Amino acid sequence: MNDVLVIVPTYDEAQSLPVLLGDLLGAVPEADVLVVDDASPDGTGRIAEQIAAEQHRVHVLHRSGKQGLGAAYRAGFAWALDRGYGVLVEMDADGSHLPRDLPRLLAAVHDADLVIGSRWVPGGEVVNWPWFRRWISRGGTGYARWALGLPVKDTTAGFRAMRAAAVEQIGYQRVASQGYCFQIDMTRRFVDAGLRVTEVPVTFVERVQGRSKMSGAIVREALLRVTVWGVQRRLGGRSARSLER
Ligand SMILES: Nc1nc2c(ncn2[C@@H]2O[C@H](COP(=O)(O)OP(=O)(O)O)[C@@H](O)[C@H]2O)c(=O)[nH]1
Ligand SMILES: [Mg+2]
Repeated sequence: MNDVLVIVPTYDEAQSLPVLLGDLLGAVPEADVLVVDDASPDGTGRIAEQIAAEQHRVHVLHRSGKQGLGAAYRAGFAWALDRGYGVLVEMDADGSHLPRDLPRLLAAVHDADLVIGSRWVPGGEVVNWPWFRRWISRGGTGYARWALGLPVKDTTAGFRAMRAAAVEQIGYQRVASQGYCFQIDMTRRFVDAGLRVTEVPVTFVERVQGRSKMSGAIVREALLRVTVWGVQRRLGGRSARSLER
């Protein structure tokens, strides 16, 4: 067993997943991989099993149906902590996060508890996004940074390396949010706990295969929750803090 576990949530990523796993195993020899599949109708879970049968570093966690990104990560974290992994990585299956950037995240997590693969720090980049996707992402990340006082440029990034002990410490089981808000929620918990948070620049490439699962509901959830947390934060006090958990 390696010390690093890369957790890859999947829903209908049959075309993308084999490419990602091939690149990932080659780029990061010191990591194991856990695919968390929500019973994808396109057979992603079966494909993951076939790869796991040949690659002892690949594992698969099957869930009964689509329950969202946050739920998939919570299950993946629990699986990893049960087995004693020291470093947990979050990574999308669709090719947007490049395995060649991962060694820099892993190097940075020696001196940090959360390393964010950031699009919006110098050297970071987004490839193939139309202006409105850029606008939504920059607007969303900026709003969360302002409302929650987060010292981070890319609050919604889904490419991250974290120390497992810190993931346990922040109470990851209580992160109820899905989608982008899951990432914002994780970030604010690391910051509130006084843990070490840092960003390294990455190149984010929009997917070529399959479909995004981003929806209006996911954006609305993020807006609503961030606004509520922001107001509670300004009101301050322990009662507000206990309300939000
Ligand atoms: N297990 C699981 N994975 C999901 C779910 N929703 C999205 N994903 C995966 O999360 C990653 C990011 O999702 P994606 O649709 O690319 O979001 P986008 O990059 O914001 O457009 C991909 O690997 C998806 O397959 C879900 O409900 N369950
Ligand atoms: Mg994507």
